[in-house]
Amino acid sequence: MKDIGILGVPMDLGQGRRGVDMGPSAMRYGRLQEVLEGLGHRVHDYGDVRVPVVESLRHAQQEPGGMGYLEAIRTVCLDTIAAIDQMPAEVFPIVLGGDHSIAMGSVTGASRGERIGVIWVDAHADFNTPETSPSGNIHGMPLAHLCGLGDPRLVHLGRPGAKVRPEDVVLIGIRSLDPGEVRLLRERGVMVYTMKEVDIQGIPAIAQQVAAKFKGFSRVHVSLDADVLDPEIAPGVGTPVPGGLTYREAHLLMELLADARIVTSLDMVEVNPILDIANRTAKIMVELASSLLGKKIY
Ligand code: 6HN
Ligand code: MN
Ligand code: MN
Ligand code: MN
Repeated sequence: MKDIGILGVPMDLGQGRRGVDMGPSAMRYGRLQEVLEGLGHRVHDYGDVRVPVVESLRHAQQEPGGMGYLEAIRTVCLDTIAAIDQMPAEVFPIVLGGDHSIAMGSVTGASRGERIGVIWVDAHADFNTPETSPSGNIHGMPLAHLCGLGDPRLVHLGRPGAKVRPEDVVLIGIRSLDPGEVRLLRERGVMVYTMKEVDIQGIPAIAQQVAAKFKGFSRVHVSLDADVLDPEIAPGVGTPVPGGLTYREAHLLMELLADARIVTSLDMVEVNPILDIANRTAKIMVELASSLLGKKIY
């Protein structure tokens, strides 16, 4: 039995498509709390972090490269850290996005100032800096900033310096990288399991390597981007890429991570109900959370 804290961060400033701010509602509507309580956990919903509506920021000075919402994103991430700090230290936080830029807050908060391992489950690496980003969208940059690369205003968020060591990061499900990300990931020695590796090695071998890597870590965070799933089963995402995880591959990964008993916090991000079909994507995310949090069928 765990104490679980749900926190919504209805952020849509990290990318251009509207609707991802409704992700927290969609996953709550998908009965996240009830499902986790059904597994025997104690669940408290801490509500949402306040995110300014994009229309209210139109006056925000647009910086070159689409970084105009940087200050607003920074503030939301700081509030996310503060909200996680309000949770007792033994609570397992589940942070609902919102776009993936929220992870700069959630991972920092979940680390509680300690060394933290990060399992980034995503079609993308989100390892751009403002210099390498082709889009200027900050949701393509959070992992680089957590690792200390990029704009100092985001790197030093909350407390000075990098929050995660690149060697403590594992990427799974990757199938879309920008050239600058490839260079940075190689340079920093990040462990990357592309979809090719998923196909060749299979989820069991990958999960075993990940469990071995993070054995002995007191904090391990899973950042689950809905677009890691194949768009055929999870259409409600803003940046779909074909060839993603199947329903069973995603569940098996969560089940094996649950068996390994290493994970201490979770994000579920990039669910866009406007692009979804009958809340299908949010429902799959809720089911995946339940697999990660110990659902057993036998
Ligand atoms: N996500 N690499 C692309 C970019 O714009 O930097 C896509 C990023 C997608 C981010 O899905 O969280
Ligand atoms: Mn992402
Ligand atoms: Mn993604
Ligand atoms: Mn496959």
